[in-house]
Amino acid sequence: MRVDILTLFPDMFSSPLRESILGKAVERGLIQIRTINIRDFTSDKHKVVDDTPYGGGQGMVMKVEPVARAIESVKSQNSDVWTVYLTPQGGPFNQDLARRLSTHPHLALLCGRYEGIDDRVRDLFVDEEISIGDYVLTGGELAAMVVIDAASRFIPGVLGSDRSAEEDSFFNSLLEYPQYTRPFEFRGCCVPEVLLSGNHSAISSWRRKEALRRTWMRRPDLLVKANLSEEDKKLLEEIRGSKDD
Ligand code: 4FV
Repeated sequence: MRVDILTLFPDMFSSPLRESILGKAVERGLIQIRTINIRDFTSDKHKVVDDTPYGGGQGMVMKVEPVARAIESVKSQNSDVWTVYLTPQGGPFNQDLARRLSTHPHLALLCGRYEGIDDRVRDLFVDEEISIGDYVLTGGELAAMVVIDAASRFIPGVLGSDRSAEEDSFFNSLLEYPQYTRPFEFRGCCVPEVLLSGNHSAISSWRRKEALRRTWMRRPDLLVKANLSEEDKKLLEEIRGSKDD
């Protein structure tokens, strides 16, 4: 997966993409990440990238020309690039979207600043708008990092040979079951016995039940779109039943 990041702050990406799993994935060439400074595509000596909004109002707006030239510089190298604009007005980012983005060989992530980018950029160049959440950031850079991190986990080899992102939380849209490791007892809190039983079918039904319980308690909205088996529905009845006594 190749990712071109269009930003006014390329240095923001240096360390997050150098550490840990993502850093190793870049080293191993599983993902190629390049930052493109939009300011390099200004044509005036003061390298101006923003201006006051037409119609008045607070703040500044990113000018269309530098952004357009920056995007065209990427498209001139590969016209199949899929251009994503990170914005609160975008569609909600989630695991399914992360998986779909990971199937694009070449992504361009456009990071806004100030009040946003001149809307003509959307019409002329943007294939998809994505929001990482209903809150306002100072810039799209952190959102771009979130998207790169979540999508990269679907690239074969990024999570290591035996791991695949297919088993994670939100896999068939349930929250993950509780995890434990040594020590068995900590300050009087013990690990559920079943996990030390070696009885794999008991362990997996315990995990399934806890994933259902946690999802029912915390994210009942996810249960609605989960494809639950008859076994799951029986477990949920037990959970609902146990809740009432
Ligand atoms: C954002 C979000 C976000 C809006 C104004 C950048 C900021 C500033 N991006 N998901 N939430 N962007 O808040 O993606 O230009």
